[in-house]
Amino acid sequence: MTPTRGIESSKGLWMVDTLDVDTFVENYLTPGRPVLVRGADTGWSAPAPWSLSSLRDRFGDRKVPLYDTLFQVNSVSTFARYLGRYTGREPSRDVPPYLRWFVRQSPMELPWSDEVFAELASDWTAPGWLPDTDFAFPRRRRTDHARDPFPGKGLFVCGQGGRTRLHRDPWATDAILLQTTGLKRVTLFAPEQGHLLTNGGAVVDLDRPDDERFPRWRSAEPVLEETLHPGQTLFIPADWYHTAVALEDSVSITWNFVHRTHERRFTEYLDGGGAADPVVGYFRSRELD
Ligand SMILES: O=C(O)CCC(=O)C(=O)O
Ligand SMILES: [Fe+2]
Repeated sequence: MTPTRGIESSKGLWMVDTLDVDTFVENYLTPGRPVLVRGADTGWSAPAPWSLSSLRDRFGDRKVPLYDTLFQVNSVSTFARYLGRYTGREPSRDVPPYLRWFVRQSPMELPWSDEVFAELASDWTAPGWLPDTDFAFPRRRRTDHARDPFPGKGLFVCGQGGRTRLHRDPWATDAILLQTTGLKRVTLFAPEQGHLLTNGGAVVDLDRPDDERFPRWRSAEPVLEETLHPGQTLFIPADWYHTAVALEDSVSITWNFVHRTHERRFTEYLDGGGAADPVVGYFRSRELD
């Protein structure tokens, strides 16, 4: 795979230093093009980076779920125990568990992060180029990204070497990944590369590729392979394949959404069986209008 940098798409750059709502909606959200916003003018006010030690002082005793390299929970620990065991280590090839601290998205009993997000809410705001109106899922007229719950909204914490293996996000949603601490390498493939990267419903694990099952994965070319720095934000459009690895101990915030722009796509997803998804059901049952 050859990383490609700073590619110019027909309607804008994959990487920009500054962005506004109209340009984001027209050039990226509507056509489904990723963009990495790396300038200081991202509109967000987090005192980036949040240091792991200050987060430990605030939340050390809270229970946290630890995941594999995707969305399987393997154990429950405390935040302080996770940081003590898996951060501040010499660089190694071990892959630590991944602390994905989501806000509640089902009635399941898991350590959710709603209280943590409530306590962090005045530390940050979403990038100024994200719309704050007209969301179709979760349906809201006006949105406060720092305070409102979203499907998949989480504080993602992992020690150096932590990974999220290649996947597409669920629920026909777009996603934001906002890096607050440490460096994270992200790689994105366009949906059209799917036939090279998948076999049936399975997606190749680029860290341990099975050449027999995925004989053509080496021909896939990422559109974007870049290092996210604290303060930078990545827009991941629906259906794009993506993977991430923490080059340093890392904290990110992420969340998923459907804007009015893509309401029809979402309705088709619901009609095609998505309405039965428990996370979709959980959020739709809480819609106010
Ligand atoms: O940051 C990561 O490890 C993965 C992020 C991701 O998959 C997402 O935001 O959808
Ligand atoms: Fe994702």
